[in-house]
Amino acid sequence: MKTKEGIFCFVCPSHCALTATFEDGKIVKVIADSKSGLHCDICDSAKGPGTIPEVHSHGKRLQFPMKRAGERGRNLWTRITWEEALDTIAEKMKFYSENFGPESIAMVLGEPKSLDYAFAQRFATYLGTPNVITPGNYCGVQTGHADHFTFGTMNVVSDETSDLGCIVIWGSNPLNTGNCFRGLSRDSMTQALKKGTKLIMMEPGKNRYCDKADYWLRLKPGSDGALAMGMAKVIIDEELYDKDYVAKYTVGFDELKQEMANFSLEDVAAETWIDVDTVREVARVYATSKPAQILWGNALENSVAALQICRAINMLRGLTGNVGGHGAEVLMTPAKFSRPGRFYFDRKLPRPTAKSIGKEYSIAMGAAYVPTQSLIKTILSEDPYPVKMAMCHVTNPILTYPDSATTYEAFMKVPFLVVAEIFPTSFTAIADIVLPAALPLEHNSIAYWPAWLGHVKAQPKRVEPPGEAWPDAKMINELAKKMGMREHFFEDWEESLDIFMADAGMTYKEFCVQRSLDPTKHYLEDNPEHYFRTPSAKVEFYSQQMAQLDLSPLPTFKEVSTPRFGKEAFERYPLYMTNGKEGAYFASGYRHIEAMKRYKAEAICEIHPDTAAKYGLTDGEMIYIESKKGRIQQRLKVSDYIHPRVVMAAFGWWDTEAEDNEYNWRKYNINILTDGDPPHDPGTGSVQLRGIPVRVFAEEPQWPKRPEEQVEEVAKVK
Ligand SMILES: Nc1nc2c(c(=O)[nH]1)N[C@H]1C(S)=C(S)[C@@H](COP(=O)(O)OP(=O)(O)OC[C@H]3O[C@@H](n4cnc5c(=O)[nH]c(N)nc54)[C@H](O)[C@@H]3O)O[C@H]1N2
Ligand SMILES: Nc1nc2c(c(=O)[nH]1)N[C@H]1C(S)=C(S)[C@@H](COP(=O)(O)OP(=O)(O)OC[C@H]3O[C@@H](n4cnc5c(=O)[nH]c(N)nc54)[C@H](O)[C@@H]3O)O[C@H]1N2
Ligand code: SF4
Ligand SMILES: [Mo]
Repeated sequence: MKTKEGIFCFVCPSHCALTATFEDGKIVKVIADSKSGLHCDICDSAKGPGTIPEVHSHGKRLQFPMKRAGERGRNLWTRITWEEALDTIAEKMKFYSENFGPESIAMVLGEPKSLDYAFAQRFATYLGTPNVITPGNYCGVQTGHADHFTFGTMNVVSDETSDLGCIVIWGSNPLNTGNCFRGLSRDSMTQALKKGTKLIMMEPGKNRYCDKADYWLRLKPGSDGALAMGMAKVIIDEELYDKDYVAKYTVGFDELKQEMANFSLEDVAAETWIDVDTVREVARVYATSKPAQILWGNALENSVAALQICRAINMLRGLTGNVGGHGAEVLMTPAKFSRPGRFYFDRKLPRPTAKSIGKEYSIAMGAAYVPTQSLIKTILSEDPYPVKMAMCHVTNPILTYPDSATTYEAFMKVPFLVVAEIFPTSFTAIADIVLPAALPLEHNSIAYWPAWLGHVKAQPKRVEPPGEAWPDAKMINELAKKMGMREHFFEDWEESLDIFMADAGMTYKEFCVQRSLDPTKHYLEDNPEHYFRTPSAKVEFYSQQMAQLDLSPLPTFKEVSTPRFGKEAFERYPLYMTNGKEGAYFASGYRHIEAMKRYKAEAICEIHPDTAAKYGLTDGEMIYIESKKGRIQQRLKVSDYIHPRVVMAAFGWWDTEAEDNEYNWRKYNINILTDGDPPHDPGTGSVQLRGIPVRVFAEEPQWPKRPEEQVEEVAKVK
């Protein structure tokens, strides 16, 4: 018998409302739920509806705990029981903890899928390790903290409206990735554009909004901060700022104005590739078309000045008074439920950050994460101590950390590696123990991520997990019991579900009936004295809090435009590589899904026709992309909208069929080309993933190697 029920998508954090058809205990079809009135902005690739039916019953899903039965990377396994898996992990963990300190154990996490992240953070607290590694160094933290320092909260969202003077889409591809980081719905955008709202795109590649844009600025990858400072200069010089708002609700205007004397619009043009007149024009349009919203995204977060780049963009919002008013960006209070932060920590047991890897990154320490590249460096150098064991959930560092070859080398060196996954990947291939994970809908769960959008959604169990797969939260809870931490955990992990819902005044069961809790938006006019949650209760152009953390209190042109790679790097590698996320897949995951493989089967990179001609490349062929770190292959799509100096590469590609070769993580993976070397973004530890110097060619080059490469090879042979 077929039945239909409402579910929420779990493939990306937008958690669209969907209608699932069930038959014989399986999800057989998923479509958009346009009737419930719940948020449902399905991405262009419909990757939720496409992925969900297949992923629950896919033949390649991991089903049983396994231990390694051959050399690392050979993919040879013995099935074991959960009892044996947990006993082995607990025994190793106790041994390393007693002999090398709990800090020798790293908890390596990805973006939360369900309660995995909350349980893993709690586990770290009671184990006593400060070393929780997350993608925070390039995701969510830089935009979030720029808001925190400027407006006093990370909870800044779009006021949902189509009556907008201007929309700026900045480093975000909302139709591809689910939404921008401000959450304005697709419906509002469509309506607004129909009504004539001005659209400005800050986009070196192309997405579906570009053709509708009034201005499409194909800026140099990574130069967003310089562009924002240029726009701020125009707005200040031409007195286009909201004088009343600036006087009443901001601090630090004079300092910001002074900074504008330190650079010219010609400097901005040279840095961004956008001519002076265009910078002037978009600044005028943004400042004078009210209300205006800047829908920003992840492309701004992946650079060595990421926090200041995001702060520079916040200067624009503050100068034009576009935070707090109706139709603008507004502050909100997240839906009432027991915030996971309280679940992670115990006041009596503060994180021992003095012992943490990456302790030099103040914001990372405050946000309870270790930057990914700091973990890799510490594993390899053993400075200040060796990392003996890693427990990894919902992540594939070999594809997603900068410098994949070094990342691989580091994880190969960790004496005991546990990877919880849903599918075999290049990361499970090098694990000592692999644990099969149950997805949302295969267990009772709560979707609360991304925290800055403030929604909470019930994700009750609807189908059985494959084989013996467990929710990550259960794995961690059962391990905690084996580790003697029972008093801080649960007899049955599901007892935690009611704890999370306690502040909402309901049980988990009641929440499943209600399904969704929404944030409350606030307007400046209702609370003008205390609207902003900064120490001054105003928009802080100048942030004393940042100064106290040894960060520039004001974004400076110099800081946002000091390139990670100097001119000399581009002599040998003249092109700028960047990327957006793939439409059909979430980061490096879900690559087994046939429905999505039909949507996009290959890693495709885009290059301008003139550039292709210059390097003898033909549309449709596999080409090489090389940086100082290595060389990969992707299929070429010649695209005339790409700037001639940009390579728009594809992210997260590996080969699900290459079982004997660690799933071919070296071949197409753009993080072979990136590096995790210093400098990093002070505070957050972000690395440069945008604007990587590369060159391209049709065939594997035969030219003689540089002397230093020859020396390296001789050393390797020895
Ligand atoms: N389909 C899909 N959805 C996803 C994900 C996924 O992998 N696939 N990942 C999820 C995650 S983890 C995140 S963080 C979000 C991110 O989602 P978004 O915020 O949309 O970020 P990206 O897709 O990385 O990049 C957005 C756009 O920035 C452009 N871009 C590249 N370099 C630059 C630059 O230097 N400056 C500017 N201004 N633009 C640039 C790209 O061409 C792209 O169109 O999406 C989430 N949703
Ligand atoms: N060059 C470059 N590098 C980037 C980016 C970029 O744009 N360019 N983007 C960066 C960003 S923003 C991010 S967030 C990171 C993302 O990087 P990661 O955090 O490593 O994310 P994924 O690649 O999605 O890996 C998640 C893995 O978890 C598995 N999985 C899915 N659901 C579950 C579950 O419920 N339990 C368990 N145990 N496993 C599950 C999936 O199969 C997948 O293999 O990459 C970053 N790296
Ligand atoms: S993957 Fe697509 S359908 Fe699923 S939540 Fe994200 S945007 Fe919505
Ligand atoms: Mo991300």
